Amino acid sequence: MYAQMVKTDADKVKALQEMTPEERAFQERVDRGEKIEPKDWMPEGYRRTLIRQIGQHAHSEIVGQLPEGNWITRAPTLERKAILLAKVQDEAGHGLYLYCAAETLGVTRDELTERLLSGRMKYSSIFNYPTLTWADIGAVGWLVDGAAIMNQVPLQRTSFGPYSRAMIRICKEESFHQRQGFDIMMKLARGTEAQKRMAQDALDRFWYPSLMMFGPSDKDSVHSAQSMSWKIKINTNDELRQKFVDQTVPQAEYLGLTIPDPELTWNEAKGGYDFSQPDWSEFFEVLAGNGPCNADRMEARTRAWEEGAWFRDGLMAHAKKAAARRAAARHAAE
Ligand code: BYC
Repeated sequence: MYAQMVKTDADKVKALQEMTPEERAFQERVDRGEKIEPKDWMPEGYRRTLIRQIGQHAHSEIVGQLPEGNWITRAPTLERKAILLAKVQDEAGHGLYLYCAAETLGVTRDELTERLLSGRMKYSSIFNYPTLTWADIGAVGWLVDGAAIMNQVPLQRTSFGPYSRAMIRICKEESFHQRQGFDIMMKLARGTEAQKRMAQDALDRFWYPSLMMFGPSDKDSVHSAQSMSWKIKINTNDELRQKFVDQTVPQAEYLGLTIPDPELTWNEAKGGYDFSQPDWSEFFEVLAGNGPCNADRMEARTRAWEEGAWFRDGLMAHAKKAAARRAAARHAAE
């Protein structure tokens, strides 16, 4: 299933002179910074790559509700509970914007869900880790949403119009998510010794999985070169990972917490931190379905899909009836 992770010659980006006239005109539009809209001509690979990336992103938003949903009933105060509920609802909304953007490329939401449930599509590796304590909800907001924003802010400039517009709306809400996570961490880090230990433990467990969210290192990234030439992606995985580390280390210092990386040092020459890479074999194991929560997440999504069938059928039946009534009314008025 993960054979596509092996780099091949097929990943080579075509030079302008190797392209058909249509491909070349398309590439020139992208290079000029024009947005590509759903009805415009596009190479099949561009369409496929967008469906894969947007679909994976949409699935991540939906699956990402599960580890946080786990704490709604156990949030420590009514206020924290209301905030967490709002955040989890936002994520459902993000999933919907993204499924809509993918649908403009000629794939239905149902097809995307079926591809996820049959293992042909992925969601972000991060959601295969459990949220064991309340501090994990802080770490998810601070680190996971922080990493998501780092990735998504440049995607506001992505070349595909509907994706770019979805990202603009999503980014506005993500920054609130990140701040609520940091706020939880701040309360714990300034709390009792036990609370501080809880915050440190959450950082210890979420640090490397958060670094993995940016994808494999550039040398192992299968899609980056082509996606960047199409401006589906704006930065490489390593560039964003570096920016994330540089942004997060001072925040950890402010909290009085320690990043669990003895190699972490400021590198004056590069103007950024040197840091240890995550254990990439763990990342590939998680992608292969062997992370701590893969089975639970897929089971929850499958159950939701099956148990929601009657509701989807009801909506379709209602839409058909309403359309028939509208058609009959139009007919009568003519
Ligand atoms: N998890 O060639 P590469 C959120 C796969 S946060 C799983 O570099 P690409 C949220 C990749 O799909 C997260 N799989 O790929 C936050 C490919 O496999 P396939 C959602 C990963 O696409 C809080 C293979 O590895 N954000 O939503 O150029 C609460 C080779 O990688 C991962 C997005 O999805 C991973 N971490 O770059 C709730 C952002 N990394 O498909 C929700 C949009 C890599 O060939 N996506 N793979 O089988 C992107 O920017 C890019 O897709 C990535 C990967 C940077 C993630």
